[in-house]
Amino acid sequence: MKYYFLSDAHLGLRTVTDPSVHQQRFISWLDTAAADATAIFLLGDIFDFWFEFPRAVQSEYRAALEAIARTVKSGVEVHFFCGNHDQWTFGYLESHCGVTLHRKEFVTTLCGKTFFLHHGHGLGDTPAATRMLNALFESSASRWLFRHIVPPRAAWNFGYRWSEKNRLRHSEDDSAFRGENQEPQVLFAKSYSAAHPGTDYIVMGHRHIELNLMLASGTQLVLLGEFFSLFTYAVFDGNALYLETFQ
Ligand SMILES: [Mn+2]
Repeated sequence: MKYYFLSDAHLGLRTVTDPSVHQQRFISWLDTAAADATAIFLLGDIFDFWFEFPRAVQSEYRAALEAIARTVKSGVEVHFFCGNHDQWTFGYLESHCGVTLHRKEFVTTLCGKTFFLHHGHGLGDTPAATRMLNALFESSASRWLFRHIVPPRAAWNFGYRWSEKNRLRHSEDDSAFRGENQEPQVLFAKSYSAAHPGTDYIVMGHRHIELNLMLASGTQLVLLGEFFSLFTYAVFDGNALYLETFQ
């Protein structure tokens, strides 16, 4: 009985050398995990930019979408968490791929252990500019405008550029662990686990660093790294939760 956790593949990322090789690597991981997984948790930002139109989805993701659908058909539960890059989904992933979609945190029990799962964005103190942008993207009026007025390819190109700029702006100061008291996700995990005793594991992505930290509360916090240069993920085998690198 194994559970797999992966986040931040950022498929479609324009800075990788070959996006189709990148996507194929994600599919290989999925196939490998599916061989002995009870469930697979895709913890957000699997796509570098995902925006669903009523009659169009991004064709560049077809292979990955088919692989996810195949995994579900084989009997493995796939949970898809919306990250800050792929929250604009409106039913396609559930209806065509068969995933269970989570827009917020999901608290679940696996082999008798309590897990708090979340992509990891918007916790603690988010910069005001990011909050404003998220609010704009999340408002139903702007979603409607985007979906009905803007041509799909133009919208997607805008999205990839937005994502790239975002990354270039944050990559330097974001690359190294800033210490427990400077990391919003660690601060969040500390206060959450204090308020929710009995939480065994908190697993998140978003930060693009690997972290495996035992908190004073007894909760184990795992940050998943990413799957475009580190190729890290986590496994829970019923006894322990540990980080792995996909070869
Ligand atoms: Mn993210």
